[in-house]
Amino acid sequence: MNTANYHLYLVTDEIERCRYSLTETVRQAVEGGVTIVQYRSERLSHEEQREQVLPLQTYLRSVGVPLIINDNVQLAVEIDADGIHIGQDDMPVPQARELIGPHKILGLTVTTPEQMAAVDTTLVDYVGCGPVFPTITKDDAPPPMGVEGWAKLARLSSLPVVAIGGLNKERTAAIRATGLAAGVAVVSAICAAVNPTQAARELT
Ligand code: TZP
Repeated sequence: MNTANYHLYLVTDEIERCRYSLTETVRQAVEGGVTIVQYRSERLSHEEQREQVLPLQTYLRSVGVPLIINDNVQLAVEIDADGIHIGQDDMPVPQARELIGPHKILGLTVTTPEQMAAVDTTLVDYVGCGPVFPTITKDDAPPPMGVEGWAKLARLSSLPVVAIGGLNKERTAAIRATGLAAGVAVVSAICAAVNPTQAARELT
């Protein structure tokens, strides 16, 4: 298994919803304690994503923070990213693992006990579970599961579990208090913040 520090996991938003450039947002957030970053764009073309993520990768390499690519396995391979995060409807896990190789981080979204039971723990490194709370960031997100529902799902996992969806300072504290989270993942709580460093600090 590939290990990483998932404690404060920043998933990037589309640039028009960030207050600063992508790299500047992430730079400020890393200063505040972000330990891992996922590049996520639902609307840019492959080429546009590549252009946007390269400066971000250069920065993250300089500070030793891993870069995960959402969905776009091809892009992750092309730029030699540190890992990939896929959903249940994306490329099948065995194929994604085959493409990225054994040493990269592979994260999988899990939203039900059935999906959790089906996780191949020899191929997946961590699971992302949510949304815990309502979110405006992901259009097709399933209904929120709440902290109790999240904890129930997390208890079924033998892999590190990352919570996501509508998390802010208070809600993050509630998730961490369960003792079941390897980390919490946020988009808007950091990307839309006036002060991403301060926002990140409050989530650590
Ligand atoms: N997956 C489940 S919820 C979500 C993703 C990518 C979006 C979370 O965004 P926010 O702004 O932290 O609620």
